[in-house]
Amino acid sequence: MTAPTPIYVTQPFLPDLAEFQPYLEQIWSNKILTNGGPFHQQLEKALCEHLGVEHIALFTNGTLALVTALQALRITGEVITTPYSFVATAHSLLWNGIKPVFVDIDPQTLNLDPRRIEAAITPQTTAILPVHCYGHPCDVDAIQKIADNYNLKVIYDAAHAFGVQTTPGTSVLRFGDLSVLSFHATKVFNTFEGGAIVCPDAIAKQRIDHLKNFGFVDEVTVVAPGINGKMSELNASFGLLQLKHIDIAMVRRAAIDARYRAALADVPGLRCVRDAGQAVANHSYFPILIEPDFPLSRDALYQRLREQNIFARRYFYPLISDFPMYRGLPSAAPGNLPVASEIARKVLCLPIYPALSDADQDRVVAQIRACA
Ligand code: T4K
Repeated sequence: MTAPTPIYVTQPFLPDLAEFQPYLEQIWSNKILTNGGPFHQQLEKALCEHLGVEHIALFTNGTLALVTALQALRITGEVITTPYSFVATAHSLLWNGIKPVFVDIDPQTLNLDPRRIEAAITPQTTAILPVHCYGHPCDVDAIQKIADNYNLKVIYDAAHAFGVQTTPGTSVLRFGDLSVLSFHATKVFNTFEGGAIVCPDAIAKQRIDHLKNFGFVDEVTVVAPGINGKMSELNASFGLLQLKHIDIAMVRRAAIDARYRAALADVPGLRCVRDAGQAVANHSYFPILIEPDFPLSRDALYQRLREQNIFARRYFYPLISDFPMYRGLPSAAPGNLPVASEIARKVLCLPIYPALSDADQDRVVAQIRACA
């Protein structure tokens, strides 16, 4: 018997190859490959319009954008962040010589719990680095209030939050001092590799633009120890093409999300994570929680699906705070992070991407139901 075709947790949306050809021809003809070329400029403008934000600085990837965002605001000392994220969130702090202080998550939204932030603030705290996990917005108002009271900066890791709106017409990227996007292949909007910093004012954008270009202002002036974080013309042109298809891709994601919820609603011991009540969602992930009354453990279900060539993923297990470079920190103790520890043991992200067919989704559902 032949193995069923693999179904991965995600698959990048790729337009017809022929649609990319004209972009390549333009690059070949003008020979501008990078360093803020025409596609780079066009994509920054197009993304500002699409997302409803003032300024965007494109980057080679989301991680370098995070590292640079912290540099741009001159963040030092200690930063409060979530253990329930991709490891790049905390790594960006270590790359800046900053000490992460982990705070537990809210059991409903799975985002940094604002009720627990104040207790973790010390005289060394300079900023808060929350994540809009799965594209579900943080409690941005509560976080801003704390930041204002203690004079802290807020940098959102918005790697999952492309296109999300908290209220109609208000992008989630408009909150905090800076927001960082990822355009990695696995994200709802991808440029193969890529990322961006969203900033509220032109001065911040200018500083970030200098920082991502070695600190150069002109041929002979270097104003900061910058890095090379520039997005290439190849990536930027692909982003422009992706933008043409993003609305259709989002509609398809919403339909898949709704189908999962309907098909799994009555499965005992399985809970679909609800969104955070945002006006516009992006359905970037489909996390479910495997509760003790499900007949299989989360890991047994994960394994059973793998045997059927269905590659669901345990985002985010292990917790960042459990990795060797973090687990010695006092704030990384599991006793300090009971909610995150529990969710990391229960979570499984099911396949969701625009090209997932109904038949393949039915295969995922049938395999889960067969275990229930
Ligand atoms: N902050 C947060 C909250 C993040 O989630 C991330 C990245 C970052 C910051 C950093 O942003 P970047 O520097 O990456 O721009 C993936 C991604 O590599 C990572 O970007 C992402 N978060 C994370 C949540 O997921 P892996 O190790 O799970 O990727 P991988 O290679 O196992 O891919 C998952 C599945 O996707 C594969 O099984 C098949 C499919 N796939 C993947 C790639 C790369 C494709 O079909 N084509 C592809 O090209 O980390």
